[in-house]
Amino acid sequence: MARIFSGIQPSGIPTLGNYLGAIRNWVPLQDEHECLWCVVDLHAITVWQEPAALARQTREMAAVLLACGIDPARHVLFVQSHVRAHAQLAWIFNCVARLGWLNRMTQFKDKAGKDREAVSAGLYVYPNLMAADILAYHATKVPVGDDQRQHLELANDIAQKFNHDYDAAFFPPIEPLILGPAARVMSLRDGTKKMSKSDPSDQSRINLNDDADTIALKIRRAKTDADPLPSEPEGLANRPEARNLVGIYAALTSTTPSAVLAEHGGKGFGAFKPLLADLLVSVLDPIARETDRLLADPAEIDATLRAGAARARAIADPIVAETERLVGFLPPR
Ligand code: AQP
Repeated sequence: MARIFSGIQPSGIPTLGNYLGAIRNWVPLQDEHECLWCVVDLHAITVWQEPAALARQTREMAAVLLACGIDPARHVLFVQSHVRAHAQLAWIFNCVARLGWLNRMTQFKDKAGKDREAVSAGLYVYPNLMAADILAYHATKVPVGDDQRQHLELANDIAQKFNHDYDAAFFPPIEPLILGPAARVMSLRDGTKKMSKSDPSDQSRINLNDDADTIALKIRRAKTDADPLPSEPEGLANRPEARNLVGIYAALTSTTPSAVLAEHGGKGFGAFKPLLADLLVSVLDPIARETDRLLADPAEIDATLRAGAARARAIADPIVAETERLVGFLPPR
């Protein structure tokens, strides 16, 4: 069974985007792979996080993953900072990766924006930590969206350079696991921007713990244009907000935008939005209820995460110890 690693940042309440683009697709992978699911708090602090909020969000993220069907009995669910191997290996990879490689990372350029001098050094070396996350477990498959492909190529470059420099066939190649047509969910306020849990506007996103009234209100207020829905996807060109709502509807019903438009073409948003809101509530309400139930017993969630970290350490520690031996570090004992 191939080993999978995937992570999600506890940088806010997970959104519909995280659900349709990642979490929902992780669940069936558990039938055919050995999976490590990680709440990546070390990655989250590459941008400022309020300390009290970070701890709360870390537990909430774990609760949402469990509510969505991540199975901690068969697989490993844990918090990144609970397993020191990630930071230890990331330091070694900081010394393997070349500045020129990092300079090419488009996500850094996007996230840093114009004010590059002011962002953290952590944001810059983020891809080296991501390589460590995967390679600390010799994981060979990583479910990713298209935006993460470049980081995986960099992880492979790091693995190859390490193997070459230290003359060892130690780190395996990593394959991206691209999961069908990517559901890229966009902001409800701006159809050209991705929906993000850290967007300053709560109206831009559906949070996985929003109640039915909040979901209905957010969808009612979602930016749209005045035209009715077209009957063919071609009619969505230059209508990013309309395309986004149709895409969400299609993803939630596991169908295509063409099929949605074949059924709903000609309707105005006044008629389409309530249907979309009802659909969202029917999918998300059971997740929100289960998340609340789990969060009522935080000690139980923490125990699950502690057990997960112990299992993760049992895999990663020997791999990092061997990496350190190859590098030439004097063994600590
Ligand atoms: N809008 C989205 N549509 C589809 N997939 C998405 N993902 C995130 N947003 C969307 C996918 O969710 C997984 C986990 O993402 P992450 O938390 O590690 O970081 P992110 O991609 O930066 O997500 P956010 O919500 O935008 O977080 P912040 O606001 O903290 O930057 C990934 O597989 C991602 O593709």
